[in-house]
Amino acid sequence: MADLRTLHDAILEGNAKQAAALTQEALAEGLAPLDIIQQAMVPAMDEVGRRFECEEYFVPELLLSARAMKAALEPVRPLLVASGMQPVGRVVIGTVKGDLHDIGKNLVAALLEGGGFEVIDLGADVPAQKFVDAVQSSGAGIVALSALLTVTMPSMKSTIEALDHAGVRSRVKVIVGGAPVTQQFADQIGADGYSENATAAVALARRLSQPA
Ligand code: B1M
Repeated sequence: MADLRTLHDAILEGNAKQAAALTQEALAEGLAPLDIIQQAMVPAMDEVGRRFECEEYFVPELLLSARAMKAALEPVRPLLVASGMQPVGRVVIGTVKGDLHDIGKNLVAALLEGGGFEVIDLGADVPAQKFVDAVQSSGAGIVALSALLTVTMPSMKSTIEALDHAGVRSRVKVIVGGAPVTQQFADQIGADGYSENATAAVALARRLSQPA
């Protein structure tokens, strides 16, 4: 039987090969992709963060665990992404300038794709102008911003300001998320929505895509 505890520990220990193999095993046994993510992968990364905070882990361990998390997500990703559907909307997504954390953003992007959105993923450490350019060239209706550092949260505000200055703010709904981000912060910077996790981000994007 699939052992989610061992998968959790493989990510925690930064064992990418084992993490990918255990995920394959769990999928082959019929476990739901989202259950694997929520019951093993996300808690493992939370524990990595806790260990980093109390100086049991340092940046090299963070990197190894991040690599293992990405390897584990690899076989899950295609299953989250639906195929052959008419897109319900187009989303430009990225982690804001100064911030290299992309695991959560990748998860949000994969679930949005799975939810029928066409996703233009700009990656991590994305300057505000790149969001503006992508909105202008793609005609996307939603911009999704991710930030994991308190020091990069202001980049969300400057991205919204850049969209405003470029005259495209009224054409898009801006949604924000990431561990330090809150509804209150979203309101403060004039975002159109906030979601706590990837599944809530899909529901939010759907809601904001409905004609008013
Ligand atoms: Co860093 N890191 N990190 N890190 N890292 C955190 C975020 C931290 C909380 C760790 C800690 O101290 N406990 C801390 C931030 C403290 C703060 O600012 N409050 C921190 C720090 C300090 C740093 C460095 C400064 C460390 C250093 O160099 N001294 C440095 C900064 C580099 C930079 O970005 N400029 C750094 C570097 C790194 C690595 C590169 C080593 C690596 C990232 C690798 C990568 O992403 N490719 C890393 C990692 C792995 C983490 C932790 C351990 C895990 C993050 C993660 O992937 N979580 C993290 C601690 C933690 O979060 N517990 C930590 C799993 C992921 C699925 O969850 O990203 O939260 P998350 O995404 C969720 C939701 O937040 C939400 O949905 C996702 C899925 O449900 N969501 C959205 C995310 N984006 C959304 C967008 C939306 C909606 C929802 O749009 C609408």
